[in-house]
Amino acid sequence: MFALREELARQFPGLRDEFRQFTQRHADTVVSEVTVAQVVGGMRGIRGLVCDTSVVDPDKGLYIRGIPIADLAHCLPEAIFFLLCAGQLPSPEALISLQQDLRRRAKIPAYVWDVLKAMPVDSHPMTMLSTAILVMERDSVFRRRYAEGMRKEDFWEATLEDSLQLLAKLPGIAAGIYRMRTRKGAPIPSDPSLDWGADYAHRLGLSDSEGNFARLIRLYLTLHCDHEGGNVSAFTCHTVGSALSDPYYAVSAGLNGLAGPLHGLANQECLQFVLGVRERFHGVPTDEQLREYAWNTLQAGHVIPGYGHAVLRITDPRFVAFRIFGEQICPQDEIFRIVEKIFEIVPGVLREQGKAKDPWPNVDAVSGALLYHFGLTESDYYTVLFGVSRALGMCAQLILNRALGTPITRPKSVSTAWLKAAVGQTQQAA
Ligand code: AMX
Repeated sequence: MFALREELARQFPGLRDEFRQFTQRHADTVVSEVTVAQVVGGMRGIRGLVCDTSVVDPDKGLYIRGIPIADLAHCLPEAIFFLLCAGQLPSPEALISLQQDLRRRAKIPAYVWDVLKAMPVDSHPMTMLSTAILVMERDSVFRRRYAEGMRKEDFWEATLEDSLQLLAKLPGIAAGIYRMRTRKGAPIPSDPSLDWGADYAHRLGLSDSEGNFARLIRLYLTLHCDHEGGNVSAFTCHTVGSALSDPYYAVSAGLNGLAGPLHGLANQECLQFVLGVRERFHGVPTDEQLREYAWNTLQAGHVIPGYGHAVLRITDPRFVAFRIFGEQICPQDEIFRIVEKIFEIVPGVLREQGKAKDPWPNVDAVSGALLYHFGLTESDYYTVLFGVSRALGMCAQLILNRALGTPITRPKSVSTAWLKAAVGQTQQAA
């Protein structure tokens, strides 16, 4: 099998022609209707966007290029990037070539550290990550080549180039942010003998005598890689990219969306919730204690972090994959046991309350507990890990969109007055 660039160069021209012909042939076919609830409710469920990297089935969970995420949990995250872009897992040779490519590009420009050091000491790690990416935009190949008059057919290649540069540097930057924010010392140099995820674990600098922390980081990076195109971070990245802003602009913007408490920041809030339970009950609570605690949380007007989902209606398979890891590695860990207890009790409480459409845990309900077990206790860092992983999906989506020639995003907004008038006309007609 070919290396990534050659594989994409082989696939994309045919894909682009096929996509163009399909859209020309079926341009006027109606595939979705829009209700008032969707217009005012975050466009939920409107089919208005193509994303081929992954699909979220409400009743089955995440599929990456047609493969259930549970079947990919053992894969290296860089192999997943290949899969996201090319629709197939890499051969051993193609994987090695991608890993070598990433290693070659891993050196982080000194100005990135200068900018990060100049930021206020209480800057959130996500602000630092997004800033570091944005500041590297000066090196964008896409922007330079676009200014030179690059052909539209070559957009994907410049996007791939920027994406590889960005992805190669992200673990080192993210690990450096961790060490700066937690005062653990200078950035740790890359170990070129390690894969992308294990090198990230190594550069965080936490002890890992048995290699299980590296396993966890790889698993984390694989499980969070992508979640369709309509979630806040992916859609933001897509929209910014659709203006032909380069991947540095687009991924940085996507990460700013990921930093929100209803999206990627939930993992930080989940761990805080679990620690709150431990502090309140001095350990693992009884069923009755936890039930009351959950009700009190809801009655105080708070959400239970880690539960519910905009699309899923089942226990998130990514939660299941992490839970299997926890059961193997740290079944007696107190925090992990509290997570298990929450899983037993909270869905029942949410069902009884009857508001949340999905009472089941999402991926964030457990990931923090596992990181905590290995000494990564600073929960405000967790979204950075999520962001490093999600950059794989965001970049892959950008590359595919540039290959297909996806136009600028521009949905039509309407005024409330227009909406009221439209409803009136529909009622008169009925
Ligand atoms: N606890 C309490 N109430 C919840 C809830 C939860 N875990 N999940 C949903 N609800 C409430 C909503 O707040 C909403 O209440 P409202 O009508 O008073 O506004 C009602 O149930 C209906 O919401 P929904 O349609 O089921 O969910 P949604 O699509 O609007 O939001 C999500 C989805 C994830 C934001 C929501 O379930 C939530 O806030 N969960 C907790 C935060 C969380 O875990 N986020 C992580 C999401 C995954 C990710 O991006 N990492």
